[in-house]
Amino acid sequence: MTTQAPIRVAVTGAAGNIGYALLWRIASGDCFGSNQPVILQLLEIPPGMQRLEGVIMELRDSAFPLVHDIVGTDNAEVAFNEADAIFLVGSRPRTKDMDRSDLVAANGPIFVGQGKAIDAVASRKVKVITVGNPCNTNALIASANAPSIPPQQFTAMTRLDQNRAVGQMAERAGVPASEVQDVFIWGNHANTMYPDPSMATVGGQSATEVFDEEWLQGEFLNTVSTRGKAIIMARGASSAASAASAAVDHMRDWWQGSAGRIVSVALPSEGWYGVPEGIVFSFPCRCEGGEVTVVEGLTVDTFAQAKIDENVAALLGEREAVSDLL
Ligand code: NAX
Repeated sequence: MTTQAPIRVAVTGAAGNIGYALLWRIASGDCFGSNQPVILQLLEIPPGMQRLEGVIMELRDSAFPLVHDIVGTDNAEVAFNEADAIFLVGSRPRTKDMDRSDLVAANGPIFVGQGKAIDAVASRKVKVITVGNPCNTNALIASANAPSIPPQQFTAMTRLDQNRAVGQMAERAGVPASEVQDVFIWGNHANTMYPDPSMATVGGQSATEVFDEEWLQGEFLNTVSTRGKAIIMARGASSAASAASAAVDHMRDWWQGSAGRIVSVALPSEGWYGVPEGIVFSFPCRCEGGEVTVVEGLTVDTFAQAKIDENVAALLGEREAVSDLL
């Protein structure tokens, strides 16, 4: 028997590929805890509503004890009503003929409307994770259109990049992923992101001692940064289960704490590490008591600094491209 009051969890793009993997993890208690009931508030666009109906039928057929109610809608204000946590997943996926600036232009307006709806009806303490790409800049757009909610409550997901980095280190060292700690991502969820090994440990030993620099700055970096493309080539479809799993990790740590571990969260910069204020940038963070705190004072070597600078330039460019939406 559960005793806690249910929380309201909104997921956009709920009938999509990531949604199909994400909803079952949320419903089972993996994200908010095994004693925390949830009301699922699922948003789709009209062409997705029939698929959403099917997803809701399957959720009901899974008979999760923690799911107290399920709402399916194409109205953002219904989906975000009093929401405590929001997963912004729905957006147009990038197609072969689109470059990154086309993607920014195609998806930006979605996050204007959703930001306004969050501002109007969500809980004032809502925690928002943006997954739909370009996720850093989409989080910025949503936040700018929700002026009554503190910007730090709008985050973007680089946890998949972190998990990919952990996976590569674990495979190389021949240890379970649980043995790899504190590798984190700087920057944008794009192939410029930088998985920083400087704080990482593998089986308790420093990753920079376990692996040589040539691998860390070469094959490791290259594999992590091009992993999304490699998945599409192999699977014929973009990462979905691993993206959903990373979204659960991100929100679970924010909600329940990261137990002292360093995790990657993209959030509006307050000038940390010289990153210009306002752009949504992935930093090393710790989570405790429902708050995300940037870990300050880490040593940034020349290689990492060049990567940070590259990501800053890219994100300033994206911000400029959507300035009319902010
Ligand atoms: P799908 O195309 O399978 O699903 C997207 C769903 O969103 C569709 O059902 C669509 O009807 C719905 N949708 C579109 N516009 C909407 C709107 N305005 N409101 C509500 N729903 C809307 O894509 P999927 O594989 O689920 O990926 C979703 C997004 O995640 C894409 O933008 C993708 O690029 C992004 N990703 C982000 C990752 C990250 O690490 N941050 C990794 C995985 C993924 O590539």
